Amino acid sequence: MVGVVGKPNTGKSTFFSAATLAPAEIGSYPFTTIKPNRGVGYVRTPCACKEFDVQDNPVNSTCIEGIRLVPVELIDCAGLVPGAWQGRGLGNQFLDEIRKADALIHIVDASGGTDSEGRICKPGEHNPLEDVKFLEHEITMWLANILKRDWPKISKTAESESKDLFSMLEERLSGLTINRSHILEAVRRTRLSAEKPTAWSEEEFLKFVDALRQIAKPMLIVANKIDIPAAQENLERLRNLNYIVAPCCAEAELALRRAAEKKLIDYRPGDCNFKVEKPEKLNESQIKALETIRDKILLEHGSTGVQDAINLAFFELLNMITVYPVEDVEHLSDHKGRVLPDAYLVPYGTTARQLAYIIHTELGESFIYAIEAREKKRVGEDYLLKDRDVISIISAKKRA
Ligand SMILES: Nc1nc2c(ncn2[C@@H]2O[C@H](COP(=O)(O)OP(=O)(O)O)[C@@H](O)[C@H]2O)c(=O)[nH]1
Ligand SMILES: [Mg+2]
Repeated sequence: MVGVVGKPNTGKSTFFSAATLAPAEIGSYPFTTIKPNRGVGYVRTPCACKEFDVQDNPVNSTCIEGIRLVPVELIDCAGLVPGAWQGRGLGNQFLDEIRKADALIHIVDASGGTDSEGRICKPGEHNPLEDVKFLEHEITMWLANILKRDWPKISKTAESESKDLFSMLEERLSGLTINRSHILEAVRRTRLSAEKPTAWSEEEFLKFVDALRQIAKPMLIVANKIDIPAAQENLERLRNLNYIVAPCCAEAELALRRAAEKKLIDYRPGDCNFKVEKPEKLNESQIKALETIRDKILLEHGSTGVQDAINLAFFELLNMITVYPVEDVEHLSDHKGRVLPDAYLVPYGTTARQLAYIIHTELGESFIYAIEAREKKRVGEDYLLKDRDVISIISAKKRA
C-alpha cells in the first residue's frame, strides 16, 4: 500500500480522488472503495497482449487498447502539521496510517501558496523545500520515539548471547511495515556496529533511525499545483533535492477523469492528450477549461502527473515488475481459456517459485518447474522473473 501524505491543503484528497476514480471501462470494480480514505488506484503498463499479438480477457486487472491497468491500494492520509509526532493535530491518526504504508507519495504545494501549517497564503510566499524537511523530520522523530522506549533493553540484550539486534528490531517494528531487510540495510548504510549497540551515541541512533525511514518508507515528491505560475521556480528547487519529483496538476487529472467517466472525452489515466468525443454536450466554459488543461498542462508537462506519480511509486520506489501467470502456455490462458487473465505486481527479485507461493501456497509447495512463454523455455525455481514475463507454473498437484 502507498500512502498519500503532506500538510493540509496541498491537494492530497484531490490527488487521491483523481487516482481512485476508475476509468469508465472499469466502472463497477468490486473493491473500488474500501474505506473513505482508502481506495484503489492503478499502475499503467504496456500489456503483454501487444507483444504476443493476442486478444486478452483480463480478470484481476483491465486492458484498454494495449495498456494494462493493474489495481493498487492507496491511502489518503490525514494532513500533517509540525509536531505531529508529539500528537499535535491529527498526528496520531496520520502516524497510524503511515504504519501500513510501503512507500509515500508526498504531495507538496509547489506554488508556495500554503504556509507551514497548511493555511492559504500568497503563491510564492512559502518555501516548499521546508515541507520536505519537515515531513522527513516528523517521521524520523515518530520512529525514534517508538524505538527509544525499548532501546536500552534491546541494545543490552543484543550484547548478551540470547538474541541478536536484527531479530529484536524486526519484532518491535513488524507492525510498522518495516522488515528485516530494511533493518539490515539501515545498519549497513550507517556503518554502525550491530554487536555493540549500547555504544551508539544519541546522534548515531538518530542517524540509524533516519536511514531506516528512508529505506522502509521511501518517498517521492509530487510538485502539485503546477498550473500556478509561481510553481515553476519551486519545481526546479525541488528537483535539486535527492528525490524523484513528479510535476503535477491533480485538479486537471480529476477534471479529465470526470469528463472521461461521462464519455465526454477520450482519455486514459496518464495520457499525454485527450480527444473531445461529445462537443455538443459541453458548454463553452467547459470546453475552455479542457483546452486550458491541454495547453498549459498536457502539452507543457507531458501529462497531469498523477499517473506518473503512482507508477514511479510502484516501479521506482518499490521496484515492482508486472508478471502474467498463465496455465496454458500455448494459448497464454487460464483453465477457463481466458487469455492473459491476471497481471501480478511483484518486487523485482521474485523467483518463479516465490510467484507460485504468491498465487497459492499449494502451488508453491508442489512446484516442479516453470515455463517462460516468450522463449518457451523451461526454467527452475530460482528463475528471476523479469518485467512482463508470461509464465506458466508446472506443479505436482493438478489445480482445481
Ligand atoms: N491550482 C490548483 N489547485 C489545486 C490543485 N489540486 C488541489 N487544489 C486545490 O487545493 C485545495 C486543497 O485541496 P485538497 O485536495 O482538499 O487538499 P488536502 O487538504 O491536501 O487533501 C482545494 O481548493 C483544491 O481545489 C492543483 O493541481 N492546482
Ligand atoms: Mg484532504
